[in-house]
Amino acid sequence: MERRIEKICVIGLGYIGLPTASMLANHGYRVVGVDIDRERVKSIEEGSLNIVEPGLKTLVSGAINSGNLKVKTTPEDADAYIICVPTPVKWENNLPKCDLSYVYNAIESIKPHLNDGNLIIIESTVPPRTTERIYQYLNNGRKIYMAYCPERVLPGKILKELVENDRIIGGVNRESAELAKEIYSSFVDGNIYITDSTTAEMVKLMENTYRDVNIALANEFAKICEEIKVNVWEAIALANKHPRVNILNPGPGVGGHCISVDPWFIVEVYKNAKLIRCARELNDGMPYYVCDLLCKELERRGIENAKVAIFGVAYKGNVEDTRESPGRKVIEYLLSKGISISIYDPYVKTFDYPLEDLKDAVKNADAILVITDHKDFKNFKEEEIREIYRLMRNKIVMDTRNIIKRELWRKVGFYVKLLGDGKGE
Ligand code: SAJ
Repeated sequence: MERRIEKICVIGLGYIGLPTASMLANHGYRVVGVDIDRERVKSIEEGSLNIVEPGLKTLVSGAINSGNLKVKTTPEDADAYIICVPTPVKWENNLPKCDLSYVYNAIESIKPHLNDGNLIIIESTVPPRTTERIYQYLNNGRKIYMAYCPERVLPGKILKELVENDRIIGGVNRESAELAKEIYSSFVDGNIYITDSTTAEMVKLMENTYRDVNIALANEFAKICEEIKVNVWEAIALANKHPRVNILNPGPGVGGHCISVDPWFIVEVYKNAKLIRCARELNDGMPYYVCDLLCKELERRGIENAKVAIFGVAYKGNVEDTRESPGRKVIEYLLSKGISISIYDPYVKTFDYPLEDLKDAVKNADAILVITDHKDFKNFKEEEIREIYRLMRNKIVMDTRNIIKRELWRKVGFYVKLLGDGKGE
């Protein structure tokens, strides 16, 4: 089939924009990747990415070497524009609101380049009706096409999921959706479903809200199990044996740039979304809850001037991403209580607090607080645990992820506390 679109401008070269731009370039499109951050553009050109994602480096260098991908700081004329900029949450009068300023700036930057027949796709997560409103604004006197196509990839598996996942395309009209489908069909192996733009916006928010509410339920179960002396992990595993039950895992809170943020965009358009708000607040409170559990243990033992070694500040296992990480709240809270901290995270390279290697982090520590489910924490060998034991002042480990080999740590001599295990085996 002859392509109606040949040249595409991708605005925003982050976790989604860069892989998407490279993928399109590797599938024969002429792609201009645009990012306002000059440093980022330079590092992409030089092949040194500041994003750690399996296979991405090869994909990007392939795209650049083929001549199909160029990166710069300003957009240029193209047949289609794909917007992949962040949409953080901001607070106004105690109410959450989607910060659309990056999206609006992106729209303004492409506006002078727009011609009749051009297609604009928004991939950033936005509150319902945003695409329609932008379309009304841009279509004034022009004939453009517009669609909302949410990304649904999982950090750590972005390249695989970009190709394999099903895709939802919401057009402001049928022609827009069909035109957007032409682009995604070039590299997506999954099914492509077409709908209207507002439904597509809601679908994206519902997917992530479903996970957030499910995790909140798991966290509430964990708190209850602490009280009634049940092991929540065992109880969830058994409940999930039911063919129609699938409870997620409790933990120290929900991080990342999606699940901890997107539910607020529903609350923004529907203030009465009580369940969604409550789940958000419950998950946001988890970092403090786990700290309080640990503090109780420190107090019980009369440990003063405590030092806690925090294991993991990435928002989840095996990634270097620290956006909205529960670890940050844990650090701030412990520091506010006069507890000194050290941080060990084998994945994270830069962070707002100093990172240390394993030995320095545990030296003279009273407790280890495991926040992230990195596989490295599961794989500690007995000799390594013995070395950690030797270096620490008091021998407490609190695991908020059910990730460490508790039996091995106990065998070495540690007191191990698992979040949600009221039985305290
Ligand atoms: N978490 C728990 N318990 C669980 C699962 C996760 O506490 O049982 C925590 C994680 O540790 C993390 C947070 O929740 O802090 C979110 O992690 P996640 O793996 O659920 O999701 P993300 O934010 O890495 O990526 C999600 C993905 N959505 C789903 O898995 C439904 C991805 O497909 C989306 O593309 C992405 O959000 C997004 O961009 O919206």
